[in-house]
Amino acid sequence: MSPRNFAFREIPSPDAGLLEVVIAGLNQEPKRLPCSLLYDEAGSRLFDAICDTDEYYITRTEVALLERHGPQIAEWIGPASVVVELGAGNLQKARLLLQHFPSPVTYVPVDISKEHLRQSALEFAEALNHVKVQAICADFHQADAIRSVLPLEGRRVLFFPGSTIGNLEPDEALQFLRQSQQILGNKGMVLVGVDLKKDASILNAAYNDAAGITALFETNILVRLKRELGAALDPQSFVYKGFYNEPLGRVEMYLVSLREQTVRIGPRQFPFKTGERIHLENSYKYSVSEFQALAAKAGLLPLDTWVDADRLFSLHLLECQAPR
Ligand code: AVJ
Repeated sequence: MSPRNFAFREIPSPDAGLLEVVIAGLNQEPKRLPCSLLYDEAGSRLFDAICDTDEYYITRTEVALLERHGPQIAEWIGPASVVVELGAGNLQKARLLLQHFPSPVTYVPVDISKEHLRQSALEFAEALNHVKVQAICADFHQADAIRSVLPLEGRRVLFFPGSTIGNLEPDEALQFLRQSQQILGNKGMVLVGVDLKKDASILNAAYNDAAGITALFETNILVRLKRELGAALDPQSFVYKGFYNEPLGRVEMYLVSLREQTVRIGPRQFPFKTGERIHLENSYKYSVSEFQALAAKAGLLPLDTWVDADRLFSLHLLECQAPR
């Protein structure tokens, strides 16, 4: 039995299927696969495990910022709001935030990992019964479809924590911030977590945890291709490599082929040389002023910015400049 304050919807993705996406990516030079494919059920759980490693400072730092400044954020946003979270994951951060919000408040977590989302959203609705939870299983780029299912009343706030925005190229991030305002409307706000530029040694450790969970998370994409597409490949014949590319201000994540081999998916063949890579992720890092400049270009002005004492992570509250 679902609690009264809980609803779940699925917006079917108009995007190409898994097979088409994988073929298109592996036909590119250099080969690549979209990082959204990392988050199947196993991948979502492995990502949660990364967040618990000592080296991955991002989650605990952002959580501490939300705990510390939650009441102030709630005050900025005001009552009767609609909080939309894109790429919601395990909803832990929204819990920290929304516990400070007065009733009534609507929370709309959006995520592509269906059962993981359903389970976390249910637990959320049971734990915070003053919040109306309306979960949507969808790709977070489907702004139109998401907007069409939102309640009409109340200030809309887009919550985009975890530095997920770092996965986008800066010009894509700009596009995304522009488009997000279509969801928001008049007086809308964006609360976004952004990982800061910092010493390479801290970043390299964060993306190469000693327990090897990051490597498992990235390699899981191959396990998924085997299982869901019947791909003929040995996941053990690839190793994970992740490092900070300082000039480009981003951590780059790859799978590297340990030998010359051919990966087969149905009738298709993808030859690999020894050392040839599949590019899986970029994770861009921004200084506070770099990110504020990007947001301003998208028409979003800073209301407030919070940074931890070690200057590891930033939380930006932005407001739509002009009513749309
Ligand atoms: C979910 C994109 C924020 O870039 O830190 C972490 C993904 N990959 N470790 C990040 C990730 C490997 C993560 N984001």
